[in-house]
Amino acid sequence: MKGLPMTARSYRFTHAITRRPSASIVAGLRAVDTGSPSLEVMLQHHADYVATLKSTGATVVELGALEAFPDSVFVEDTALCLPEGAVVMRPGAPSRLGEAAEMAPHLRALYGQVMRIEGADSFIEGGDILTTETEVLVGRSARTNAAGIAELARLITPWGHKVREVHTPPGVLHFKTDCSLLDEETILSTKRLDASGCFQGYRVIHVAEGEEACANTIRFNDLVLMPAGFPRTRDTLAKAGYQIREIGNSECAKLDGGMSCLSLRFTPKA
Ligand code: CIR
Repeated sequence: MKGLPMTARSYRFTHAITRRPSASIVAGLRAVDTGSPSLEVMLQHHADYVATLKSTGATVVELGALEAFPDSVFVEDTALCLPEGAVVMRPGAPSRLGEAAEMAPHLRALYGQVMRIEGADSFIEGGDILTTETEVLVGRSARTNAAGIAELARLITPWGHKVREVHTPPGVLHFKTDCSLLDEETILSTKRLDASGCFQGYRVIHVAEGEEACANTIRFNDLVLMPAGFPRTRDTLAKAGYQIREIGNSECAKLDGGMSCLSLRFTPKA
Protein backbone atom coordinates (compact mmCIF):
# COMPACT_ATOMS: atom_id res chain seq x y z
CA MET A 1 0.00 0.00 0.00
CA LYS A 2 1.88 2.94 -1.36
CA GLY A 3 2.78 5.89 0.84
CA LEU A 4 2.28 4.06 4.12
CA PRO A 5 5.05 3.23 6.58
CA MET A 6 6.48 -0.23 6.02
CA THR A 7 7.68 -1.79 9.22
CA ALA A 8 6.91 -5.42 8.31
CA ARG A 9 5.55 -5.82 11.84
CA SER A 10 2.69 -7.88 10.41
CA TYR A 11 5.00 -10.74 9.47
CA ARG A 12 8.38 -10.25 11.16
CA PHE A 13 8.29 -11.71 14.65
CA THR A 14 10.70 -12.67 17.40
CA HIS A 15 8.37 -15.20 19.04
CA ALA A 16 5.77 -17.88 18.45
CA ILE A 17 3.72 -20.06 20.79
CA THR A 18 2.68 -23.58 19.80
CA ARG A 19 0.99 -26.42 21.70
CA ARG A 20 1.72 -30.10 21.29
CA PRO A 21 -1.23 -32.08 19.89
CA SER A 22 -2.91 -34.30 22.47
CA ALA A 23 -4.19 -37.86 22.12
CA SER A 24 -7.71 -36.40 22.38
CA ILE A 25 -7.17 -34.79 18.94
CA VAL A 26 -9.24 -37.67 17.51
CA ALA A 27 -12.26 -35.93 19.07
CA GLY A 28 -11.43 -32.56 17.46
CA LEU A 29 -14.17 -30.54 15.79
CA ARG A 30 -14.68 -30.92 12.05
CA ALA A 31 -17.26 -29.76 9.53
CA VAL A 32 -17.18 -33.03 7.58
CA ASP A 33 -15.84 -36.31 8.90
CA THR A 34 -13.14 -37.54 6.53
CA GLY A 35 -11.60 -39.96 9.02
CA SER A 36 -9.79 -39.83 12.30
CA PRO A 37 -6.49 -37.91 12.43
CA SER A 38 -3.42 -39.95 13.31
CA LEU A 39 -1.68 -38.52 16.38
CA GLU A 40 1.62 -40.06 15.31
CA VAL A 41 1.59 -38.40 11.89
CA MET A 42 0.33 -35.14 13.33
CA LEU A 43 3.21 -35.10 15.82
CA GLN A 44 5.70 -35.48 12.95
CA HIS A 45 4.10 -32.65 10.98
CA HIS A 46 3.96 -30.51 14.11
CA ALA A 47 7.64 -31.07 14.86
CA ASP A 48 8.49 -30.02 11.30
CA TYR A 49 6.32 -26.91 11.68
CA VAL A 50 8.01 -25.89 14.95
CA ALA A 51 11.50 -26.54 13.54
CA THR A 52 10.68 -24.38 10.50
CA LEU A 53 9.54 -21.48 12.70
CA LYS A 54 12.74 -21.82 14.73
CA SER A 55 14.89 -21.90 11.58
CA THR A 56 14.03 -18.22 11.04
CA GLY A 57 15.76 -17.34 14.32
CA ALA A 58 12.55 -16.98 16.35
CA THR A 59 12.02 -18.22 19.90
CA VAL A 60 9.23 -20.80 19.94
CA VAL A 61 7.47 -21.37 23.27
CA GLU A 62 6.29 -24.97 23.04
CA LEU A 63 3.40 -25.66 25.41
CA GLY A 64 2.44 -29.13 26.59
CA ALA A 65 -0.57 -31.08 25.35
CA LEU A 66 -3.97 -30.39 26.94
CA GLU A 67 -5.96 -33.63 26.92
CA ALA A 68 -9.14 -31.88 28.11
CA PHE A 69 -9.22 -29.76 24.94
CA PRO A 70 -9.11 -31.82 21.72
CA ASP A 71 -8.62 -28.74 19.50
CA SER A 72 -6.00 -27.06 21.68
CA VAL A 73 -3.19 -27.58 19.14
CA PHE A 74 -4.92 -24.78 17.18
CA VAL A 75 -3.59 -22.06 19.50
CA GLU A 76 -4.20 -19.23 17.05
CA ASP A 77 -7.87 -19.12 17.97
CA THR A 78 -7.17 -18.26 21.62
CA ALA A 79 -5.60 -14.81 21.24
CA LEU A 80 -4.73 -11.86 19.04
CA CYS A 81 -1.13 -10.76 19.48
CA LEU A 82 -0.23 -7.22 18.47
CA PRO A 83 2.94 -5.20 19.00
CA GLU A 84 1.33 -3.26 21.89
CA GLY A 85 -0.19 -6.19 23.73
CA ALA A 86 -2.31 -9.32 23.47
CA VAL A 87 -6.06 -9.85 23.60
CA VAL A 88 -7.40 -13.18 24.86
CA MET A 89 -10.29 -14.32 22.66
CA ARG A 90 -13.68 -15.83 23.52
CA PRO A 91 -14.03 -18.76 21.11
CA GLY A 92 -17.47 -19.33 19.63
CA ALA A 93 -17.11 -23.11 19.82
CA PRO A 94 -18.30 -24.05 23.34
CA SER A 95 -15.78 -26.92 23.61
CA ARG A 96 -12.95 -24.43 22.97
CA LEU A 97 -13.90 -21.64 25.43
CA GLY A 98 -11.59 -22.96 28.15
CA GLU A 99 -8.55 -22.96 25.84
CA ALA A 100 -8.37 -19.17 25.97
CA ALA A 101 -8.02 -19.14 29.75
CA GLU A 102 -5.25 -21.73 29.45
CA MET A 103 -3.32 -19.41 27.12
CA ALA A 104 -3.67 -16.21 29.18
CA PRO A 105 -0.86 -16.84 31.72
CA HIS A 106 1.62 -17.65 28.94
CA LEU A 107 0.86 -14.34 27.27
CA ARG A 108 1.12 -12.49 30.59
CA ALA A 109 4.59 -13.96 31.05
CA LEU A 110 5.72 -12.34 27.78
CA TYR A 111 3.65 -9.18 27.37
CA GLY A 112 3.19 -6.05 29.47
CA GLN A 113 -0.46 -5.69 28.44
CA VAL A 114 -2.92 -8.57 28.16
CA MET A 115 -6.61 -7.73 27.70
CA ARG A 116 -9.57 -10.07 27.45
CA ILE A 117 -12.80 -10.34 25.45
CA GLU A 118 -15.28 -10.90 28.26
CA GLY A 119 -18.82 -9.97 27.18
CA ALA A 120 -21.19 -12.89 27.71
CA ASP A 121 -22.55 -12.34 24.18
CA SER A 122 -19.15 -11.70 22.58
CA PHE A 123 -17.58 -14.46 20.52
CA ILE A 124 -14.43 -14.19 18.47
CA GLU A 125 -11.70 -16.60 17.34
CA GLY A 126 -8.21 -15.69 16.15
CA GLY A 127 -8.69 -17.61 12.90
CA ASP A 128 -11.12 -14.91 11.81
CA ILE A 129 -8.54 -12.14 12.23
CA LEU A 130 -6.06 -11.06 9.56
CA THR A 131 -3.62 -8.38 10.73
CA THR A 132 -1.99 -6.44 7.93
CA GLU A 133 0.45 -3.57 8.15
CA THR A 134 -2.34 -1.00 8.27
CA GLU A 135 -5.50 -2.67 9.61
CA VAL A 136 -7.05 -5.57 11.43
CA LEU A 137 -9.64 -7.39 9.31
CA VAL A 138 -12.13 -9.49 11.25
CA GLY A 139 -14.47 -11.87 9.47
CA ARG A 140 -17.92 -12.47 10.89
CA SER A 141 -18.44 -16.22 10.88
CA ALA A 142 -20.20 -19.02 12.72
CA ARG A 143 -17.51 -18.52 15.46
CA THR A 144 -17.15 -14.73 15.50
CA ASN A 145 -20.06 -12.34 16.00
CA ALA A 146 -20.65 -8.60 15.81
CA ALA A 147 -20.44 -8.19 19.59
CA GLY A 148 -17.04 -9.90 19.67
CA ILE A 149 -15.75 -7.70 16.86
CA ALA A 150 -17.08 -4.54 18.52
CA GLU A 151 -15.44 -5.49 21.81
CA LEU A 152 -12.13 -6.16 20.10
CA ALA A 153 -12.34 -2.77 18.38
CA ARG A 154 -12.94 -1.04 21.74
CA LEU A 155 -9.83 -2.70 23.16
CA ILE A 156 -7.36 -2.17 20.33
CA THR A 157 -8.44 1.17 18.84
CA PRO A 158 -6.66 2.97 21.71
CA TRP A 159 -3.49 1.09 20.66
CA GLY A 160 -3.79 2.76 17.24
CA HIS A 161 -5.29 -0.17 15.31
CA LYS A 162 -8.05 0.15 12.77
CA VAL A 163 -10.57 -2.72 12.88
CA ARG A 164 -12.55 -3.50 9.72
CA GLU A 165 -15.42 -6.00 9.85
CA VAL A 166 -15.58 -8.29 6.83
CA HIS A 167 -17.35 -11.57 6.10
CA THR A 168 -16.14 -15.13 6.16
CA PRO A 169 -17.77 -16.95 3.20
CA PRO A 170 -20.70 -19.21 4.18
CA GLY A 171 -19.60 -22.75 4.94
CA VAL A 172 -15.98 -21.65 5.51
CA LEU A 173 -14.74 -22.11 9.09
CA HIS A 174 -12.65 -18.96 9.53
CA PHE A 175 -11.81 -15.85 7.49
CA LYS A 176 -8.19 -17.00 7.30
CA THR A 177 -9.21 -20.46 6.11
CA ASP A 178 -9.44 -18.65 2.77
CA CYS A 179 -6.61 -16.10 2.90
CA SER A 180 -3.17 -15.23 4.26
CA LEU A 181 -0.84 -12.26 4.41
CA LEU A 182 2.26 -12.65 2.24
CA ASP A 183 3.88 -9.24 2.78
CA GLU A 184 3.03 -5.56 3.42
CA GLU A 185 0.85 -5.30 0.36
CA THR A 186 0.07 -8.85 -0.77
CA ILE A 187 -2.66 -11.29 0.21
CA LEU A 188 -3.02 -14.90 -0.90
CA SER A 189 -6.74 -15.60 -1.28
CA THR A 190 -9.28 -17.94 -2.74
CA LYS A 191 -11.22 -16.41 -5.59
CA ARG A 192 -14.49 -16.82 -3.67
CA LEU A 193 -13.25 -14.66 -0.78
CA ASP A 194 -11.56 -12.06 -2.99
CA ALA A 195 -14.83 -11.75 -4.92
CA SER A 196 -16.39 -10.18 -1.81
CA GLY A 197 -14.21 -7.12 -2.47
CA CYS A 198 -12.62 -7.11 0.97
CA PHE A 199 -9.04 -6.82 -0.34
CA GLN A 200 -9.38 -3.67 -2.42
CA GLY A 201 -6.11 -1.74 -2.28
CA TYR A 202 -4.03 -4.88 -1.75
CA ARG A 203 -2.20 -6.94 -4.34
CA VAL A 204 -4.00 -10.30 -4.37
CA ILE A 205 -2.59 -13.62 -5.54
CA HIS A 206 -5.23 -16.30 -6.06
CA VAL A 207 -4.68 -19.90 -5.07
CA ALA A 208 -4.91 -22.21 -8.08
CA GLU A 209 -8.32 -23.58 -9.03
CA GLY A 210 -8.93 -26.76 -7.05
CA GLU A 211 -6.23 -25.85 -4.49
CA GLU A 212 -8.48 -23.74 -2.23
CA ALA A 213 -7.37 -25.82 0.76
CA CYS A 214 -3.93 -24.17 0.71
CA ALA A 215 -5.10 -20.56 1.11
CA ASN A 216 -4.20 -20.74 4.79
CA THR A 217 -0.44 -20.23 4.82
CA ILE A 218 1.75 -18.06 7.03
CA ARG A 219 4.41 -15.54 6.24
CA PHE A 220 6.85 -15.84 9.15
CA ASN A 221 9.99 -13.75 8.84
CA ASP A 222 11.68 -14.71 5.55
CA LEU A 223 9.58 -17.85 4.96
CA VAL A 224 6.12 -18.72 3.72
CA LEU A 225 4.93 -21.96 5.34
CA MET A 226 2.30 -23.68 3.23
CA PRO A 227 0.61 -27.07 3.40
CA ALA A 228 2.26 -29.72 1.22
CA GLY A 229 0.43 -31.04 -1.82
CA PHE A 230 -0.55 -27.88 -3.71
CA PRO A 231 2.09 -27.66 -6.45
CA ARG A 232 0.48 -25.07 -8.71
CA THR A 233 0.01 -22.51 -5.95
CA ARG A 234 3.47 -23.32 -4.61
CA ASP A 235 5.02 -22.63 -8.01
CA THR A 236 3.10 -19.37 -8.36
CA LEU A 237 4.36 -18.19 -4.98
CA ALA A 238 7.92 -19.30 -5.69
CA LYS A 239 7.86 -17.43 -9.02
CA ALA A 240 6.61 -14.34 -7.20
CA GLY A 241 9.79 -14.50 -5.12
CA TYR A 242 8.62 -16.03 -1.84
CA GLN A 243 10.74 -18.61 -0.01
CA ILE A 244 8.40 -21.53 0.48
CA ARG A 245 8.52 -24.32 3.03
CA GLU A 246 5.95 -27.08 2.57
CA ILE A 247 4.70 -28.72 5.75
CA GLY A 248 2.57 -31.86 5.91
CA ASN A 249 -0.97 -30.93 6.93
CA SER A 250 -2.99 -34.07 6.15
CA GLU A 251 -4.03 -34.67 9.77
CA CYS A 252 -4.85 -31.06 10.73
CA ALA A 253 -6.81 -30.74 7.48
CA LYS A 254 -9.17 -33.48 8.73
CA LEU A 255 -10.05 -31.00 11.50
CA ASP A 256 -10.25 -27.94 9.23
CA GLY A 257 -6.87 -26.67 10.44
CA GLY A 258 -3.99 -25.20 8.45
CA MET A 259 -0.73 -23.33 8.90
CA SER A 260 -1.93 -20.25 10.76
CA CYS A 261 -3.96 -22.16 13.35
CA LEU A 262 -0.92 -23.88 14.79
CA SER A 263 0.82 -20.83 16.25
CA LEU A 264 0.53 -17.41 17.77
CA ARG A 265 3.18 -15.19 16.19
CA PHE A 266 4.33 -11.95 17.76
CA THR A 267 7.02 -9.64 19.03
CA PRO A 268 6.23 -8.92 22.67
CA LYS A 269 6.67 -5.49 24.18
CA ALA A 270 8.34 -5.53 27.58
C1 CIR B 1 -12.10 -26.04 15.05
O1 CIR B 1 -13.09 -26.40 14.41
O2 CIR B 1 -12.15 -25.12 15.86
C2 CIR B 1 -10.79 -26.77 14.86
N1 CIR B 1 -11.07 -28.15 14.54
C3 CIR B 1 -9.97 -26.13 13.77
C4 CIR B 1 -9.49 -24.77 14.13
C5 CIR B 1 -8.66 -24.16 13.05
N2 CIR B 1 -8.18 -22.89 13.47
C6 CIR B 1 -7.93 -21.89 12.64
O3 CIR B 1 -8.23 -21.94 11.45
N3 CIR B 1 -7.43 -20.78 13.17
